[in-house]
Amino acid sequence: MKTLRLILGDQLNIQHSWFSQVDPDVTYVMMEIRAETDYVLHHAQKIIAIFAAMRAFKEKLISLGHQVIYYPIDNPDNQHDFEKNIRSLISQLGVTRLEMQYPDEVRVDEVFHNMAASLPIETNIVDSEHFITQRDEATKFFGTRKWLMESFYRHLRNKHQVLMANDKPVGGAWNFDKENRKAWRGKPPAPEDWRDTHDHHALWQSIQAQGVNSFGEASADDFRWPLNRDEALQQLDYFLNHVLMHFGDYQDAMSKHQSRMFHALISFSLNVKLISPMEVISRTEQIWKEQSLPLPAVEGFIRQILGWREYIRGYYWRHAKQLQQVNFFQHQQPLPKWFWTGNTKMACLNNCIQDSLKNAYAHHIQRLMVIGNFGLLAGINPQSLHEWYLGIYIDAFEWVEMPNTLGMSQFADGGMLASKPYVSSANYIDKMSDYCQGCHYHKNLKISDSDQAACPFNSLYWNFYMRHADKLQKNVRLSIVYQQIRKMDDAQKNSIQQQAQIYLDNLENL
Ligand code: FAD
Ligand code: DLZ
Repeated sequence: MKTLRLILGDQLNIQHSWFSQVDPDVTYVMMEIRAETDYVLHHAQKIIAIFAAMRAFKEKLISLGHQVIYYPIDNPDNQHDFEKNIRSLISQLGVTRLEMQYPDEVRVDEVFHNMAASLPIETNIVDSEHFITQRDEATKFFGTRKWLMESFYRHLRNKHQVLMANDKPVGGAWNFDKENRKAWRGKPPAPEDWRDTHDHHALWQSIQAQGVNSFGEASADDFRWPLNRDEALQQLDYFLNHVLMHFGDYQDAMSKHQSRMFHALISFSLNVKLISPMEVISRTEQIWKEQSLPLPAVEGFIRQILGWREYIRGYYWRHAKQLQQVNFFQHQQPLPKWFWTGNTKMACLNNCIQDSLKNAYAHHIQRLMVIGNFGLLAGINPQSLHEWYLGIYIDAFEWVEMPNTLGMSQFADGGMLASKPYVSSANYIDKMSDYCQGCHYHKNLKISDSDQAACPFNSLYWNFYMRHADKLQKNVRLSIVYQQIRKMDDAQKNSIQQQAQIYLDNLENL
C-alpha cells in the first residue's frame, strides 16, 4: 500500500504521532498554493512566515528520514489546488491511500470531505494532536446553557489540574483580572524585541515573481517570526523568564513608544503548531514555581491559552457557518481606505494600524479596544472588517480570528460570545495609553468647538447606544449607560447625534 499524507501550512507539529517512525510506504506532501495565498488579501509577512516555516518543516522531515514531496510556489507542475495536486500524485506514484489531519477551518474541512467522497482511493482523517479540547467539547459542556468563557476555563483547570492544589484554585481565586489593569508610563522598561532575525529576501522575491498580492511591510531582510520549533521554544522561554512577570500588570496597556508591551508574541508559533498549548501551560507553571513569579501574571497568561483560546475554538466549531452571515446591527459602512495605510488623524488608530502594517501584529487591546472599537462605533460592515483582520495578522486563521472579530469585537452575533459590546469613548483609551497626548482630536470634547475638534470616539460612543437602543437597552450590563442617556436632555442628545453624523459622513477624512 502506498500512502500519501497531506500536511497543511498550519499543521507543522513535528511531535505528531505520524512522525514517530519512518515508513517507506508513506510519502508526505506539502504545497504552497494560490488557493491558500489568495482566499483573502494577506499581509506580506504572513505569507513569508508560513512558507518559510513550511520549508523548514520539510527539511526537518527529510533529515529524520521521511519521504517528502514539496510544491514550491514557483514549481511549474504545481496546480495550486490541494485536490488537483493530489490527483496528479495518485496517478504518478500509484497512491492507494490518502491521510489528512483535521483542518481547523470549515472551508478546508469541506475540501477534505469532498476529496474523501470523490477520490478513487481510501482516505482517512486523523486528529491534529494539538488542541487541549476536541472540536465539540465546549458544545457538549454547555449543552443548552449560556456560553461563558469563565465556566469552561474552570472546567478545564479542574480537568487538567492546571494551577490547582487539593482540587482548589491556587491562591484561593480562579481569576486575578482586577489586578491586571495598569497603564504603562515607561516603567518598568519594556523589553527589546527578543526574537532572532532571518533573511527571507530570496523567498520574498519568488513569492512576488508569482504575482501573489499582499500588503504591509515584508521586512524580508530582518524577519522576526520563528521558522521552527527550536526557535519557537527559545522565544517562549525568553518570554517566560524575562517578560511574563509584567504580563499581568500591563496586559491592557498601550503605548506609541512600544507596541509589543509585555505580550508573548507566541500566537504564530501556536497557530501553525510549532508548539502546543499544553506545553506552553506546563512550562509556565514550572517557571512560576522555580522563580516565584506573581500569580496574577501567571494565571492571567494561562487563562488566555487554556481559557480563551480553547473556548474560541469550541465557539467556532459550534457557530462557524452562521458567523459567515451575521450582522446583528446591520452595519454597512465600507472600511475607510486608511485601514490600509494608517493615515488618519486619530492618533490611537494611526498608531495601532501602522504597528499592524509594520509588524503583522498588534496586541489584544489594540485589536479590540482601538481598531475593533472604532469599527463598531462607526458602523463598519463586520464582514469587511473580518476579512481585514484575517489578512493582516500573522496569527490570523479563521477559527480564531472570526469569533474574535465578529463575536467578541463587533457583537455581530448578537451577543452569543460577549455579554455586551466592547466599546468605549476616548476616556478608556486615554486611561490605558499615551495615544491621546498630542492627538489632533481632543479627548475631553464630545462636540467640536471653534478651536478644537472633538475626539470622534466620544460622540460615536453615545450615538451608537442611542442608535441601537432597541437592541441593547434591555441588557442588564448596560443599565448604567442607558440611565446616563435618559438623564441627557433632548438638546444634548441632538448635538451628540449631529456631531456623530458629521463624523460618520466623513469617515475617509477622519
Ligand atoms: P498574548 O497576549 O501574550 O497571549 C498569549 C496567547 O493567548 C496568545 O498567543 C493566544 O494564543 C492566546 N489568546 C489570547 N487572547 C486570545 C483570544 N481572544 N482568542 C484566542 N486566543 C487568545 N488571536 C489569534 O491567535 N489569531 C487571530 O486571528 C486573532 N484575531 C483577533 C481579532 C480580534 C478583533 C481580537 C480582539 C483578538 C484577536 N486574537 C487573535 C486574540 C489576541 O488578540 C491574540 O491571540 C494575541 O494578540 C496574540 O498575541 P500574543 O501571542 O502576544 O498574545
Ligand atoms: C495562510 C496560508 C497561506 C498564505 N498559504 C498556504 C499555502 O500555500 N499552503 C498551505 O498548506 N497553507 C497555507 N496557509 C495556511 C492555510 O490557509 C491553512 O492551513 C488552512 O487555512 C487551514 O486552516
